[in-house]
Amino acid sequence: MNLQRFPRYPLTFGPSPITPLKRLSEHLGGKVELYAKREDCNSGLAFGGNKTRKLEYLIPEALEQGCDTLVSIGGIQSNQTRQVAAVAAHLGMRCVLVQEDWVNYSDAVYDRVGNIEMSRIMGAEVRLDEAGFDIGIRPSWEQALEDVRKRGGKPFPIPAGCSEHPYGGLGFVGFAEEVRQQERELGFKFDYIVVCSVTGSTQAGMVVGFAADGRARRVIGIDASAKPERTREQILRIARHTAELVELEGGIADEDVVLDTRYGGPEYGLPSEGTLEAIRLCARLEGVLTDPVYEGKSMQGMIDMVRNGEFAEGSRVLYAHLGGVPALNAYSYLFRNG
Ligand code: 5PA
Repeated sequence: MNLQRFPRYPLTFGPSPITPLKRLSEHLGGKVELYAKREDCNSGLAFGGNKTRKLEYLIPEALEQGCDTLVSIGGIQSNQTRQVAAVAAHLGMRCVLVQEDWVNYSDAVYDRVGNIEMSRIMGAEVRLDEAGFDIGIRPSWEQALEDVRKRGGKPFPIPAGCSEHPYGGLGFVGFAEEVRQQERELGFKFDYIVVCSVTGSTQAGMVVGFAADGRARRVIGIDASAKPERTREQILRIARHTAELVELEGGIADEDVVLDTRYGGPEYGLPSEGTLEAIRLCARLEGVLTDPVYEGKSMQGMIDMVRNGEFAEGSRVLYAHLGGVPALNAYSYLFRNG
């Protein structure tokens, strides 16, 4: 495998820490050891997260092409767009963000607080659009690119979740390399890696990265899109493309993409009672926060699988905490009583 041939522009602090979730593991019976890899605090740029790691492999291309405006897209509380806004500010570029109506939720200040508030503070041009949830390429986004060109700028398009960008999967190939290095220091290997999936390039990168040591199927994706067929297809497609880029020996089989569809409901962006319970449990036992859109759902999945005995006794499970906590502010009504 050859990731080194791709230039990387550093935006993160370096390897993100791995911390044990000791009290949560004990609470769940102590038969499975849970750990978290903290992508949620991987950078000093507006709290970072999984997109910041992905952007490290996209930004060299933007710089090489002489682009002056980063253009991206997401829901109103998108974490992607907030991270793109931060990176643009950091690099002295302009930023245009299309923020669509992806979620059927309307806390009074949903479009004022959290991610979107931070993007506005960082100087991004935020365009609200009424289109609903879709992880593909949108006309509103094409329009934003065209508008930048019309006013003499040079846009660099960054699709939803960085996923449709040809280099979108590379960052999380690097994640797997980093975990292997950390495993050498820890003196053990993880049996499973749990990761939340929506636009797919996070899991796709991990599948490729862990395929290098035979662990592709140990990457357990938890769907949070509530449209899992589309997400699964996208993960597989990106994984195959990324595998070619890094010259992975052996390629990627259909079965290498494991996507659990039990926790994505009731809808994208809306938590179930079980999601809320998982968010509170991890917060109260560990002081680790997760959000109702993404990480709360993968936390719920991991907790549920431990409770059901789906991980063999003695397993070590690594929860990839991908960020997303700023969106908690937009769901204040759900947590008004804690
Ligand atoms: C997101 C995505 P992928 O999109 O790579 O599958 O990652 C899912 C994911 N956790 C998991 C957090 C905190 C995320 O933000 N967020 C999107 C966004 O617009 O923020 C791309 C959907």
